[in-house]
Amino acid sequence: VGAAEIAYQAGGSPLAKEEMHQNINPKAPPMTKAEFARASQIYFERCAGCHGVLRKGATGKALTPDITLGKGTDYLKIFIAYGSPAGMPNWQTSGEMSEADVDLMARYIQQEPATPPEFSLADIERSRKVLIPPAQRPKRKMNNYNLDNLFSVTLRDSGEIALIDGDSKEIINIIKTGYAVHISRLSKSGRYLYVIGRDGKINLIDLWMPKPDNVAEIKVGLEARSVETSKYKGFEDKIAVAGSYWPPQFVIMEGDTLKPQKVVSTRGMTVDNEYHPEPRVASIVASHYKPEFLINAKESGKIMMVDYSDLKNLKTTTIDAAKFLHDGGFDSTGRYFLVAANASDKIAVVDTKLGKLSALVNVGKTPHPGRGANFIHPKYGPVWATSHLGSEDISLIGTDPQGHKQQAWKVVQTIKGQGGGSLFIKTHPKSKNLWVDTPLNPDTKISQSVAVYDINNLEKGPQTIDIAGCAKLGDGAKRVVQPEYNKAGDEVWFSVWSAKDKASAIVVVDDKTRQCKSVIKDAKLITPTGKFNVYNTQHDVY
Ligand code: DHE
Repeated sequence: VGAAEIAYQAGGSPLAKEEMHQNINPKAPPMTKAEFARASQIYFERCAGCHGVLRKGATGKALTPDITLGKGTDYLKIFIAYGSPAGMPNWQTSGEMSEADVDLMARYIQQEPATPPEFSLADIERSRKVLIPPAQRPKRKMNNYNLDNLFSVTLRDSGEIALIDGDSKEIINIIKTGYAVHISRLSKSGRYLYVIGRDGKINLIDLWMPKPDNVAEIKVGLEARSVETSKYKGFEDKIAVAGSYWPPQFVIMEGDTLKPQKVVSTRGMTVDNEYHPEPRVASIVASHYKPEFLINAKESGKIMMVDYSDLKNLKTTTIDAAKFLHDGGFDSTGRYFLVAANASDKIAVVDTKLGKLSALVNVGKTPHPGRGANFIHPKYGPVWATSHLGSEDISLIGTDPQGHKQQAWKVVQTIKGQGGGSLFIKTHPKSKNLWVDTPLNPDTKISQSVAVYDINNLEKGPQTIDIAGCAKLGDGAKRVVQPEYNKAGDEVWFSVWSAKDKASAIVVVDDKTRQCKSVIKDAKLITPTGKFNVYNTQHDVY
């Protein structure tokens, strides 16, 4: 496990704010209530991302008392303080934990895992607010914005999103949301925008209002990352779904009121037929071929194709893929869904028409495609590409079993990027460029620039573009993250993501000339990360 992968996984969990139930293990070194509370907070801020809420292990090892008690406090202290070559960070020698905290954590992990509360349908319903009921909403679009080219931009640390007009580059509205919004998705018609915070809060934004704003909100769980809406004919704008990390479950809701209809747990067996108590819900996409959501359970390695046409008699096709499912997107036809199994260094391919696994494709170390990038390779035909957190490789996978049978679901070419620590890769059907970011690369020169390839001449290697340099922001670490195209496919937007108390920016690059075209700066643009163009998100164009 490399530095980039650890930096990525060890993000703070909103569960750190919850009061945990203390299960006392008489064999473990004793802890006071106050010590337990402090240790729980440190655990959820630093450790849970890799070791899991219930310490059953994910990227990191399992840390349940049956394992930790035998090791003893002194051994565990050394491990926490100095780390390990397998990827455990050196918490004490790096200065991030004091000696006292290391001792506290060594004792804490010998106790039974703290259990955060469950969150039932009734809890979810109690959190719901309909600010403007559907009957009082506009009957038609009441503004003059070119909604197709609107961008929903996450302002991570301020708990907001900015709606930015892609034509004028003006901020239309800044909307209060949950904390650290992870993604934005559009309803089938493009009218409703759904955003989900890391704290499980969904905001439903009506883009038809004179000034687009919140019309409903709900909290679906205590920690979450994904939301999606029904796309199939007859169900347009009707249904929404959200997955949570804790509790490990997903909830299906009414599209326009967010009224929860059904909660389904993901607890159960993994692809290795072992029980896992908390398979977190990672990415979710909506099928174009059937009234189904494809819901990816991280730790179980299973993809659930959930039929939303009859919630009382719920039909689910469960596909065994590989561990740990994370992020993914469709091929250019919208028939095949490709998702990273990041701990297996594989991409799982699902045929959404047949409801079957088409292939598990071996790629590089820790693939991280975002939604991936589709283009026509001059030699191999239609391909979908992923970059990697753990290596500089960019893997191109053939996606055309009809026209290019030999290449289908095989890595047809691997090209070299700037380095590991990549999160997102992007192109557009109208573009000849393939853009790859590297925000988690430890070399600031690399994390602040992006690589761009000519799709018709990949062998030539990339041109690197100093995106942070275009923003002219002064000092401080600036990670350049997530390329996103405008609707026309002639501009690419990048976030220049600085600390909360430092200036950030969005840099817009002319896709043809690869020159910086404009820089969006505003005191209100705090820590921009994900950007979602309405049309491209609505139609799965990437
Ligand atoms: Fe993400 C997508 C989970 C860290 C920015 N991220 C996703 C998805 C999941 C996920 C499951 C796919 C959602 C979907 O498509 O339905 N991300 C996680 C984590 O668990 C992780 C590792 C750690 C954490 O604690 O959150 C994590 N992610 C990050 C970041 O550090 C990023 C850069 C900034 C942030 O918000 O914390 C980040 N993730 C994003 C973005 C997307 C995303 C911008 C959507 C990209 C897209 O183009 O679709």
